[in-house]
Parts: sequence; C-alpha cells; structure tokens
Amino acid sequence: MDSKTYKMFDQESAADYILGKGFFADSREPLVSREIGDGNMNYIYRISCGEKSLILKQAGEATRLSSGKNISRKRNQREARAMIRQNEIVPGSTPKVYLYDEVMDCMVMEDMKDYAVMRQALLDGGPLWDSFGVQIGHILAENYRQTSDVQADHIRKKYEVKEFINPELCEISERLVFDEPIFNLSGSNRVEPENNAYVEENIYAGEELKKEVGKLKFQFMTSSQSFIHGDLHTGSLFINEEGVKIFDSEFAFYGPTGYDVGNIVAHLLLAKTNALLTDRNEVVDWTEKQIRSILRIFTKEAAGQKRKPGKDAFEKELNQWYIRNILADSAGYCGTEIIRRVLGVAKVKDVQSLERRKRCQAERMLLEKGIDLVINRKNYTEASDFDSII
Ligand code: SR1
Ligand code: MG
Repeated sequence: MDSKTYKMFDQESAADYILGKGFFADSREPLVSREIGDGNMNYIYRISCGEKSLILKQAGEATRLSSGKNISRKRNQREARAMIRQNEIVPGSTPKVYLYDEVMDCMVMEDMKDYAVMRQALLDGGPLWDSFGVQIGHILAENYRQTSDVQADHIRKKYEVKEFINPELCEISERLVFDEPIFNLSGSNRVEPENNAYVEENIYAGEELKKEVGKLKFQFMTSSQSFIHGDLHTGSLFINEEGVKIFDSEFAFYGPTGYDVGNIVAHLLLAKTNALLTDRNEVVDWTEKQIRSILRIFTKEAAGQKRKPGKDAFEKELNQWYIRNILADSAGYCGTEIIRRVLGVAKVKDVQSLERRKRCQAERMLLEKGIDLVINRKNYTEASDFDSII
C-alpha cells in the first residue's frame, strides 16, 4: 500500500500496513486481520499472528455515528500523545503506543485482548475486581497532582495546555454534553413517551438547570486545571485481575479535573441502575463500593502534595479549598453526563438494554439524580457527601 497519501484501511490493507512497518517480521504464521470497533468514532483492527497481536486504530473523515459530521483526523495524533502522556503520569495506566503515522492518521498499539471492556463486564455481571476504585482514584489523583498548578512546573504546564489543545473534540462535548440535552436544538433527544412531560417541565423549561449547565459548560471551555481524559466512561476502560487500563483518549485536553471524576462516577451510577432494575445485587453493592473508593482515594491522594518549605500551612489550606471545589465540579459533571446519556444521542447500553418498562423507570430515576447533582453541586464537597446519591 502507498503510505505517502491517506487512505482508509480495510482488513486486508491493514494487515499489509502492519507488515510493511516491520511488525511480526520474524514470524512465519499468516496474519489475521479483523475490524473490531464498535465505538462512535474510529476504525479498529486487530492484527494477529499466532498468539501475538496488536491493534491498528485509524481515524476516518466522518464519525461512525453520523456520516455527515466530519472531525479532524488529527484526533488520532492527539490521542497517541495523550496516551503517551498518561503512561508517563502513571506507568502502565494505558495501552502502550508503538507507532503513530501522521500520513495515515493511525496508530499501532498494545492489544489488551486479555482484558474486558468495563461496561460489558458490568452488564455481564463480572468478574468484579475490588481494586478498581482504588486504581482509578489513584490515577485521577496523580493526573491532578502531576499536571495541575498545585504541583506541576507552571511553565511546562502552560506549554502542555497548548500542546493538548483539542478544539474539535471539545466542541463535540460542548454540544453533546451541555447544549443538545437541555435545549434539544437538533430535535434528536429521546426518552420513553411516559417521560416526555417530565423532560419538558424539568429540563427544557428548567430555568435553574439551564443556568447551572451553562456555568458548567463555561468552566469546561475555560478552565485548564489539569490534564484530563475528557471521555472517561466505562467503555473507555479495560479491566482484568492485573488492573485497569484507560483507552480511547482522543478527547484529552487540559480541562476541569472534576470532569473526569464526575464522568466515571456517572457511568458507575448508570451501571448500578441497570443492576438494580435487573435484581443483580452483587453488582449494585460493587458499584456503590467503587464510587466510594474512587472519591475517597482521589480526595486523600490529591491532597498529599509536596509543599514548598515556608508555605506549608498556606498551601495545605489552599489545596483543600481546591479539592472541595473539584468535588463540587465532579457532582455537576456527573449530573450533566447522566442527563446526556439518558436523553441525548450518545445513549448507553446500561439503559437501552433494559426492557421498556424498566427503561422508563431507569430514565426517570437517573434524570432526577442528574438534575439534583447539577443544581445542588455545591453541597457535594467531600467524598461522604456523595453517599446520598450513591
Ligand atoms: C460523535 S461522538 C459521540 C460520543 O462518543 C464519544 O465516546 C463521546 O462520548 C462523544 O460524546
Ligand atoms: Mg470514545
């Protein structure tokens, strides 16, 4: 394949590309190539050679979700950089990137085939590893500690804000997380008919909610607090007994720390709601426990900054103030994420796979929770404040 001009791969050309780049050079077995992507955005090929395998990810011009919508293919380059940065912050927290190709807008990375995607694992009932919450809480705390102004080198940080600026992908979130769900601008919002009146009254006519979502959007657009993944849901996490790996980092940028914290809590609440309505008590208990662990570990470890001599007491107090605000932001972004995953276009299996009557119930329970979290987010400033919504 001519590798000087961009062309979209198919299964065969993906395998040719991998061979052309020198992967599996010593192997005699034939390559097997399969497109395995089921996300909204990209094309994912697993190329195997006997027991060995790797992943080739390519960004297309259009998203898979809506063919009319083009997003810069450079997102693949940003994603590769974000994964490399994430692995610097917490080694092993994301799959290894072996190669990025700026002509083909693709990258080659470690295949996590022995891991399960978290959302499906939770819908299947497990396996449930108790280390999950502790590990995610630790990664979130390290991202904050190492890349926010509380500890990072302020000059390096500003260059990184510039390096990771991600206009097109942030615009998707600004629209799909903050605008569409509460204004229904494109008319694509959907809930079960029994919930339409509730949505009209409490969301489209919910003046306080709209104002608060607007503030959260403004903060999302203007705060470069720390390096964040930007789309940290259970479909962006691999898990097995060895631990957690974060992937799909194309939305990464320097944004509000609470956006990542709130997103993962939102998706655990979505998983919990599914488990509750399908009488899977083990999963209900597990999700509750993990949310508590994430918030507790994040709060504790994020507060453990190295402080400058002579400014100890001052910096400790300042950081505590900072963390209380991050928790309130987390509650707000948890709320916006829940609302958009129930009402907006990017729906999730946790709700959609339920039978209609239960889906109706789930939508209502979740929307009520989401609205409360957005409007009353200032009441959530400590990990234990979240007990009421868990
Ligand atoms: C067009 S992309 C829709 C959603 O999928 C991604 O994972 C993001 O969550 C985005 O909002
Ligand atoms: Mg994604």
